[in-house]
Amino acid sequence: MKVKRREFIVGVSALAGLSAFPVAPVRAAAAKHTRYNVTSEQGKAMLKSYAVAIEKMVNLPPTHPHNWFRNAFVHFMDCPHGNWWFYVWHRGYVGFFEQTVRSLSGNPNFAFPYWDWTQTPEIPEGMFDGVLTPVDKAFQPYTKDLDTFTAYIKPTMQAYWNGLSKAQRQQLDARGYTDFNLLWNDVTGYDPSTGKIVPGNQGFAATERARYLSRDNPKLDDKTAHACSPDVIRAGLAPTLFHSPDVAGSFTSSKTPSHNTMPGKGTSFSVLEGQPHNLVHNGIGGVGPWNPGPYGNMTNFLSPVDPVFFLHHANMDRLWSVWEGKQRKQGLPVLPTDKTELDQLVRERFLFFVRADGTFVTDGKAGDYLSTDRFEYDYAPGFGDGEGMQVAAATARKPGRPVKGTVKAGVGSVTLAGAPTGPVVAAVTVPRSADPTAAREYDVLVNAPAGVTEAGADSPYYAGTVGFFGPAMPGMAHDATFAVPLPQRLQAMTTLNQTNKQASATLEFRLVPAYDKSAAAPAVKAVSVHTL
Ligand SMILES: [Cu+2]
Repeated sequence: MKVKRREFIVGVSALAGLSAFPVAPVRAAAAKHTRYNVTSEQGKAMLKSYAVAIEKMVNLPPTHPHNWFRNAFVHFMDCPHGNWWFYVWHRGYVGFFEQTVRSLSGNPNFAFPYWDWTQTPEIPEGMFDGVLTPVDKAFQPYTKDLDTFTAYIKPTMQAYWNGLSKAQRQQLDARGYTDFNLLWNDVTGYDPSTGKIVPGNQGFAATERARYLSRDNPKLDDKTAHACSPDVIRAGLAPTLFHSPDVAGSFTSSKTPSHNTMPGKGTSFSVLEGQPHNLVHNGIGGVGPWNPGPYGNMTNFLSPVDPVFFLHHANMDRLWSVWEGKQRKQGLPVLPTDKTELDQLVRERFLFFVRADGTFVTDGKAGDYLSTDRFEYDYAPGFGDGEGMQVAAATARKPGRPVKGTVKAGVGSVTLAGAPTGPVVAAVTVPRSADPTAAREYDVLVNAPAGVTEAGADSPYYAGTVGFFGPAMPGMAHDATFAVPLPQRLQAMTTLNQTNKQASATLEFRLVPAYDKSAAAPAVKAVSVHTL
């Protein structure tokens, strides 16, 4: 077996004296487990073990912490999105779950295969077999319809809730779950302010509608595939800082008061989280074709009910690893270098994970999961690895400062001078409507003529799609900022590339609903552009 070598790194507790390189390479050794590409022979073999474990978990009683749906509720109650704990929390979540699968499958070598959607922009073939799809009949006894699911698991969840610690309850308060019924509303989509069900907010998905993409229709739609395309991923790997308030130049999303701060509260999405991560979730769940919902599991926070969730997140985690490799090659830090900032990052408490022996991790913190060594795995090479030198060359230059734009009548404009010298990334601030039934995805158009109200992924005016992942909070309007790499085929980029040093070009940004053409086009709230 070919095992990739990697650097073992020291835990964060030993780093007090190191500021320039918060995580320094110490020695080289092979990781115990390898996460393979799901299209490889090894990756396909892993799916067989994964299926064995899923089948067992689906049939465990709901009182068991390893019950398949209970496992998804850990994400539902605790997942961070739109903030800088996104990667580290999901590493802990996937890592413990991987150990559970290893134990339940009886395969001591099990490690999650990753789905590299850049190389393979469709659901991996094996993920339509048996329990590897949530539409399988094995799920039917539990997810046939909402009443069945409620009768099956709600009493257990209520009992679990009643036993939570004060610290856990405080974290749930921060998510807006001040009592159990408010949490359960995001399972059913019930909006207490109107007394109605908002189908798009329903975390539950009935078996037959649990996943939109199917064996006959496995491909990511063109706009989601664009979000996974090489140039977008390169732009997502280009930032040289773990976190920057300028989201276009930040590897992670916004720094929020806690990991439970919900997306939309003035949060920002980095390229990799806002683009491939969010759009793959939404595309698999049927945002667009299944508007206005209910959607498949992947669209809302019970997304881990769909087994493909863990392959998707293994790839996000892999890209974090790739980014760290790129940083080290350039002698750049992989974490915040400011001690106060680093403390704030690593001390955040994660109180909901479950170990492979079924016990709860009630004393964890973000700092426990910064390294892949915590779970003894490594990645077989995928997209981004071979790009190391290219990315390095692109970022060895000092990135420019973001150029702030102005907004008039809902249109943002930014004037850039000269041909860009690296990936050009816009930060576009989008309002999330107070109306919970409003669209959750918008297309960003650049320099589109006035009459243009829609554009395909190959249009010279299409910059990208911005999408919220997870339910809207009833009655609350929020702005969120998305980092959107500007594709080379944009007419505006062609113009810019042709300008000489003295010349300048103005980019005008507009939003249009991605699917429902009759819906109102929201106003751009702010825009800036950063050449990395
Ligand atoms: Cu996710």
